[in-house]
Amino acid sequence: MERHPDSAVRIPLRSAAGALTVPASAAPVFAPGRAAAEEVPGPVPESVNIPGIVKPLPAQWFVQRDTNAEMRWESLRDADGEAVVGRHVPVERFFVRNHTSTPLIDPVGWRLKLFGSGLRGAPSPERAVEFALDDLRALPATGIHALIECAGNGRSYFHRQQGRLTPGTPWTLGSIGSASWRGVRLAEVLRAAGLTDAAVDVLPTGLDPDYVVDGTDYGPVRRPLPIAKALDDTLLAYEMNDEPLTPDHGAPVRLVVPGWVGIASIKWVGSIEVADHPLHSPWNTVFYRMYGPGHPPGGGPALTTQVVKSAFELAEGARLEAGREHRLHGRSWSGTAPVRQVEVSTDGGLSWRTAELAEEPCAGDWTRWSTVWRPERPGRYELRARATDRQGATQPEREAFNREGYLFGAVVAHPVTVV
Ligand SMILES: Nc1nc2c(c(=O)[nH]1)N[C@H]1C(S)=C(S)[C@@H](COP(=O)(O)O)O[C@H]1N2
Ligand SMILES: [Mo]
Repeated sequence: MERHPDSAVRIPLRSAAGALTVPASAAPVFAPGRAAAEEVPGPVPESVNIPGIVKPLPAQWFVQRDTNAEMRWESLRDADGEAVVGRHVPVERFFVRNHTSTPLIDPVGWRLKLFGSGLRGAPSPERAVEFALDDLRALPATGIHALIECAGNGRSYFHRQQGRLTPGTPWTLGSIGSASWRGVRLAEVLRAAGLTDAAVDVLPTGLDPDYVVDGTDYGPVRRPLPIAKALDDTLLAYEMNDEPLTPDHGAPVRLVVPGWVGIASIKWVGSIEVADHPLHSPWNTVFYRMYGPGHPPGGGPALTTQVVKSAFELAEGARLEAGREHRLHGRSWSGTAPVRQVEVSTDGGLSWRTAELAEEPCAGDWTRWSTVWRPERPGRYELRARATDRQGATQPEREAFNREGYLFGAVVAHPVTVV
């Protein structure tokens, strides 16, 4: 695959977050604040330092996961339980998943290069059709609301709830965020570049550094996308929450592939190959497939849509006062349909009540909900939330195991202490 080193300045970046370095093992498990103060030994660090991420990473918003920053669900509410984040997660609080590090790209010199056997007259990278940022902005603009969610979101629960260790980033439920995106439909750009009926796959390639693991260089992050999804609702986004994209989230232009695993939404896109035959990269042949019992030896099909999940806007191990009413808040989502119903259990899954939805659910985005709970007696409790989408997909008690721990959709037990 052609690289375009002229269009990116590849400086290994140090976090701008400040002086404190927090080894992953020392990252606090509980949110700083009254409720968890006794559980955190020593002073609470102000920020996490993740080399390769540019934006500041306050420790009350993020947990370090290797090169990635996980959003703390409890940070969506303040110490009094008031919402501080609406439907969309502000850019500064949005989780970051980087295979390597955020490149700083000059938007003026940047060009999107399209080529391949699925285009008329642009057979090779040398004869690519090029679009500058202004060219994309001159095409009809489209705005969408969409989630970006890592395929491994919830992975750590394969271990915690099902006793199965998996390699990979041990996310809890915070490798997800919702934003409004503005850009040009990929369909529009493909047609402007001379798309033919023969096109089968497109392959967007990122301008971030090559992904190297244990001495193997997999090249730049890139993942084929079937032409049907590319032409359906895939966006080439240049704005996130009404601002130009920031470096960590793909500036100047990224893909947003609604409902699909986050890896489809390639950041810092520099080129797109359009082919009249199936395309391959390690991101659809090796990574992001299911392996293990019940899957073919070479792995199952390349992952596409996300499963149904739910999360509470509450710290793990939060302390709640006995004998008074608490409103429990959370969000649920599905990669394939709007949420239909959310049920909550406060007794470890014995009984369930229907939560009140805070908004009309729509496909591709999450739905906020809440329910009231009045715990009478002090003790330890497990909260559970279970969503069902309009196609009837729901969250099982256990998730079928896969070796890499992708798509954990089972109900998550959320421990709290009533005092
Ligand atoms: N070029 C490039 N694109 C990428 C990645 C990456 O490392 N490099 N990570 C992918 C993964 S695995 C996810 S989950 C999302 C995360 O998007 P975010 O960092 O804006 O939250 O970006 C995807 N796009
Ligand atoms: Mo991801």
